[in-house]
Amino acid sequence: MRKFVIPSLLFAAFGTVAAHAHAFLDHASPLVGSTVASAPREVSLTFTQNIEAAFSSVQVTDSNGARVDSGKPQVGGNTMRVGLKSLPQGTYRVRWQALSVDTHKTEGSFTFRVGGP
Ligand SMILES: [Cu+2]
Repeated sequence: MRKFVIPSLLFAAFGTVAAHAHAFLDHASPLVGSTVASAPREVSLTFTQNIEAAFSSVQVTDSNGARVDSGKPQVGGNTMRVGLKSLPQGTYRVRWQALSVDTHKTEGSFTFRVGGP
């Protein structure tokens, strides 16, 4: 029996590491902090882990704090997308909250800029 003890301890250690991987933002479109020449039609966020649609959200606001997203985001796997109203030039802030499948909550925000022609 003794030879089974070490493999099971190793498995337990790796299991603990995996459970601590939260859903962080892996990348976004428009890119975090970027300036885009023409107004994007949507914001797309890709996370490091699958997220729960019911407890994940995203809001996009203009420099006056007014919402410019179209409302309820679409969540599929590790991606969350939300449509945008037609955006004039300016700086926009994206705020997101995500509940990952391991039940940990994460949140963050970033800006992007719509530049002139
Ligand atoms: Cu986690």
